[in-house]
Amino acid sequence: MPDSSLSTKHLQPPYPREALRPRLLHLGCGAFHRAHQAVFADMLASDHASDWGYCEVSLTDSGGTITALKGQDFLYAVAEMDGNDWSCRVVGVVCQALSLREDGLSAVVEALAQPELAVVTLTITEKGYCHSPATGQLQMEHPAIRHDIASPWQPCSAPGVLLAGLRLRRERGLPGLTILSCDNMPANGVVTRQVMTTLASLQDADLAAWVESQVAFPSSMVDCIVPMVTAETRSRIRDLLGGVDDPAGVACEPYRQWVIEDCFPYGRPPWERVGVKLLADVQPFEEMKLRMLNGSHSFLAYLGCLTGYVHVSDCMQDACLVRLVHHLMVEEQAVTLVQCPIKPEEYAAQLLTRFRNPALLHRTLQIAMDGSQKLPQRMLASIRFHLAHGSRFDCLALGLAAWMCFVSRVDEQGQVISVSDPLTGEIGRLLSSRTEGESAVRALLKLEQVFGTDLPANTHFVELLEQQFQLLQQHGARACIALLCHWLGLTVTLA
Ligand code: CS2
Repeated sequence: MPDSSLSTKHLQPPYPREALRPRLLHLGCGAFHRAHQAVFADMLASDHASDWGYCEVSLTDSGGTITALKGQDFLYAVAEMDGNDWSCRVVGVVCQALSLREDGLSAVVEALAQPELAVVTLTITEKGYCHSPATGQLQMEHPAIRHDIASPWQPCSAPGVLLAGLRLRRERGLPGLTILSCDNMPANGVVTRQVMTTLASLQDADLAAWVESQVAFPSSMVDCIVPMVTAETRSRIRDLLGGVDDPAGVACEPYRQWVIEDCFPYGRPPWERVGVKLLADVQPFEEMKLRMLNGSHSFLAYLGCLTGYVHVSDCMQDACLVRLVHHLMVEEQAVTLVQCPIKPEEYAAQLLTRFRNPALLHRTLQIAMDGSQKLPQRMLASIRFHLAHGSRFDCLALGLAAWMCFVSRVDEQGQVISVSDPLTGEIGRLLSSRTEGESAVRALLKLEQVFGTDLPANTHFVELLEQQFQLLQQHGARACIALLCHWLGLTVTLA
């Protein structure tokens, strides 16, 4: 009989875990973090005797991960899936795990005030910053932010909780921290600094000045495709672990990239030893990845959801869609980049190979969520470039129109789409209170925190979008994909 516990001897990581110190804290202990930042720390511990351990914090713990970690000595498995070739490691760098719900706010705030803590990493998703995606500024009318301004000691937003920890550090005369955003936003460090200092200034001017001078906010680009864990992945991981079930286990692709702005006044793990790039400026990497990878992901997600393709790898079976997504990457996204650190054709080819990975089963619906928070950096920035340069952006327009159809909620099989987005309420209101003759496109363009004021005022943009939207509604996504391919003169070779 196999031992039913993950902490059984033969699965233990190959380093003395008692040497680890919680010098890192992570906020947002979701699947992505467990497959990415924590694995880099694990590689450092196993290959370079690093003592940088993690305190994991979850403000939502909806999947019960923190509870699971506590029950298995903070160990969990990461499987890498490449077709039929799966491998697995047991990560041992977690020293402590806290959930707001189970452990309470004061335990979380205390963890942030640990003297030896130096770096806080964040994966709280775009919406977790409570900012306007169009401007990068804190949304002062956001309900969680209004609450945190009124009750700084009982915060509920991620920036509010971080500030409560920083306030305690300051009161105790402890040094500041480095807060490293690992979410898919351009200049994510700048956004984090902006929301944190704005919120601090609304709570306490002295704290705001302390945060300004004592907290560093480098930016970073992260990359690893991590699909939601399903019952099948969990059972596959169980097999890899010789029969041990791991409710905190994750599975991801065998690819991981991290590019970090090297600004760590309180020290940092020697990440460069495990392949992380530490640079003075990460913007070229961020923009390349956000527009070429994430922009393509969103394009495939909305067209895929409308067409009925459940996974990204299913989209990759559609020769026309593959041609379009390649055109999008190279002709409509790469051309907007000030600098492309990898040759666009090369990067595009790598991405298509990664998207084809049949083991990933990365759901289009997973990528489609929170579109209002993702579109500005994935598509709208490039659209602005094309409008300013008078160049064509047909794929971007089709992708954006597909999002508009998607949030209008009925797919081509007549199924109601389940839309998960923080602006769902606002989207519904805009669509249902349309004035006589107002198109859905014009109604949705009123989302100022997504589109700003410039895009809705641009007639060429609005007309192109309306045209694509109508084509999608009349002929369906599959026909529009074929039509655009033909129209762009893209040759399609059947697989
Ligand atoms: C995806 C990303 O869900 C999404 O929006 O585009 O999670 C993507 O898989 C990662 O950024 C890849 O690094």
